[in-house]
Amino acid sequence: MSDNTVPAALPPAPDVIRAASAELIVTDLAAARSFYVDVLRLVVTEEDENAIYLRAFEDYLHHSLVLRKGPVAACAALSYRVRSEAELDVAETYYKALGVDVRRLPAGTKRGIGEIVQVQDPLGFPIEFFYGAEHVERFTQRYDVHGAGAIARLDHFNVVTPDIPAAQKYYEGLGFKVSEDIEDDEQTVYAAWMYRKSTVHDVALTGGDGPRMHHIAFSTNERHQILHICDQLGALRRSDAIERGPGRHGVSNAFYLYLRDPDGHRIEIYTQDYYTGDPDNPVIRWDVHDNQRRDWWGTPVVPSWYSEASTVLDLDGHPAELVERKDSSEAAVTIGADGFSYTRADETRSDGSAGPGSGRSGEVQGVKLGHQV
Ligand code: 4SX
Ligand code: CA
Ligand code: FE2
Repeated sequence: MSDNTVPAALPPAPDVIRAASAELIVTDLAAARSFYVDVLRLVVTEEDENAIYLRAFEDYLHHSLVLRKGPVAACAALSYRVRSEAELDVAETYYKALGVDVRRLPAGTKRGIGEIVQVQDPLGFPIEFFYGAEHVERFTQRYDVHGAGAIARLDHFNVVTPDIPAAQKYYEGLGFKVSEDIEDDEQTVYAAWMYRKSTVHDVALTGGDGPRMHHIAFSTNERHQILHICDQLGALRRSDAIERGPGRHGVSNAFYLYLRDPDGHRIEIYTQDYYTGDPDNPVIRWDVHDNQRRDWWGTPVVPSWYSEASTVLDLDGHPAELVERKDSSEAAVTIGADGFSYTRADETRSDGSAGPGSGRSGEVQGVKLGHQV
């Protein structure tokens, strides 16, 4: 965070419902259209020569993704829906108290969307809050147009930020709760998953130089739809769009696939995480050295997934200033020169030295690690 501390006494935070839409700047609108519409079959609500407004089959608000033509690939907005129009005033007062750039955009500034409160949040991201939105046809039962890889709705954002505990504290102030995280036994936190809706996350925080946008995730209802997207990309000789997966996440338990769009923006297709809506939903803490944390089958994470992410814009449309991560990086401690990881915590490592699980109880900061054997 640029100003590192959240003031002690803040006005009430806006009531966020969920991650609702994103805006990506793309350099070649036709190439982006081919990827998102012809391949992924997102539905075009509206388009012109500068922008395409897209939604998934279960979305009934005007759009969940905007592709806008621009000179440099970037993320221009991550949008959260708030519970009512009145929450926009709450958001304005809250972010003014946080001392960040806040703007109000009149209804219709963004097609199909009512009034927007736009902020550059304390982490440096361009965030929008809205309630009003035009309703459009919900294609839930239009199986005749779904195809075999039907994408149901937008699920979450994943953002890269240098200081995970500080970012977590900021999002807790906004009413988000942690479902899972990745840490080590030296109090370094590498990533955290946080939610408002009753799933594993609306936003995930990934440790690294930031602000950068790591990915936007859409969900399907079933795993086979993800497999079909892979088969289709192969058939189209576009398998180079597949960056990581398909696989089963450790964190979240969801089935996953990561794609890179023609501008390099990372899109995840994700399905079947679990319910988190009770107030005492247990937090799962993963050891960074657990080889199953990010892929339940132990499939290695490709280096690009850790290192590459999209530029984000400030509210004037300029690339946001990057802040370097000071803590160790997850890639360095797991796949770098000194990295190690284990499948069974209590066995010795392949080089014969004591495994990370030996001599300790599988506890991190007094909390039982998730899924340790
Ligand atoms: O790679 S992880 O298994 O940690 C993971 C990454 C879990 C859930 C996600 O949505 C994600 O992007
Ligand atoms: Ca460490
Ligand atoms: Fe994700």
